[in-house]
Amino acid sequence: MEENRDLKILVVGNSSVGKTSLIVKYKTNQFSPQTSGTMGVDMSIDKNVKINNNLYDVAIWDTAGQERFQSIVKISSQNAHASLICFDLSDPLSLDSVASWIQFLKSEGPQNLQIIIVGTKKDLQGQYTQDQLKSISTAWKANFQDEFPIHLTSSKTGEGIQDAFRQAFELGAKAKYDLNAQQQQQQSNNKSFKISTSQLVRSQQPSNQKTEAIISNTTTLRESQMNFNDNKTTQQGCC
Ligand SMILES: Nc1nc2c(ncn2[C@@H]2O[C@H](COP(=O)(O)OP(=O)(O)O)[C@@H](O)[C@H]2O)c(=O)[nH]1
Ligand SMILES: [Mg+2]
Repeated sequence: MEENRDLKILVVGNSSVGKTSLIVKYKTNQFSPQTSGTMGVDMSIDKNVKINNNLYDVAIWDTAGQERFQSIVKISSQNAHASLICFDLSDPLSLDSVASWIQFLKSEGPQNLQIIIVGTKKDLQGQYTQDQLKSISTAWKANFQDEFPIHLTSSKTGEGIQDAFRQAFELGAKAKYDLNAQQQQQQSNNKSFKISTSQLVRSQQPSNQKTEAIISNTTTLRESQMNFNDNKTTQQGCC
């Protein structure tokens, strides 16, 4: 039986914006008005999540927003496939810091980390209209050359939470797939280059005719990949 694939989702944002509540609501459908602060990072696994007909074990990493835990968050961001950046819809300061969180993940996280912005506590008196958020998002787009989906959620009512995680899972799974394909391509390229000239037997044909390559392993090289045209390039290709 095929094993489930792994997916790593990171949840970041300032302290008290509602990261832990968001995860708890997603996993248990519970909400508590009193939560204890997260120290460093917490991780929980959501097993057997079906994404595009494949089963995943999704690790959701909850992080502490305080500066003093930044190095732990930095380490946690490694190998993540998607990250939810949370801000509190009722607290303008927390929105201001979203740009710093994007910057942080862009410099510390993996290259193709998928970012989803989550406005929390929608049940409280909101400070933002959709139009305002849209213009903020346009500014982010201009600054980071990237567009980020935004979800408005409430851990009290549950609004928007499934959609936010679902999109994070789907984008994360796609990022993982793209990365694997890229790595496989790179491996096959490296394999081609590793073949030394001692494994090549050039036929006694004029140099402008086809070179035949006899490769001891089963790799078949096309001439276009090899780019051997004359003796000069053969020496360069050596070892
Ligand atoms: N009304 C309301 N309160 C929330 C919501 N999400 C979180 N809270 C409250 O905000 C406080 C901080 O939440 P917490 O999840 O610990 O934030 P974290 O530090 O980002 O993990 C707690 O008192 C939560 O009950 C929400 O959607 N609505
Ligand atoms: Mg927390």
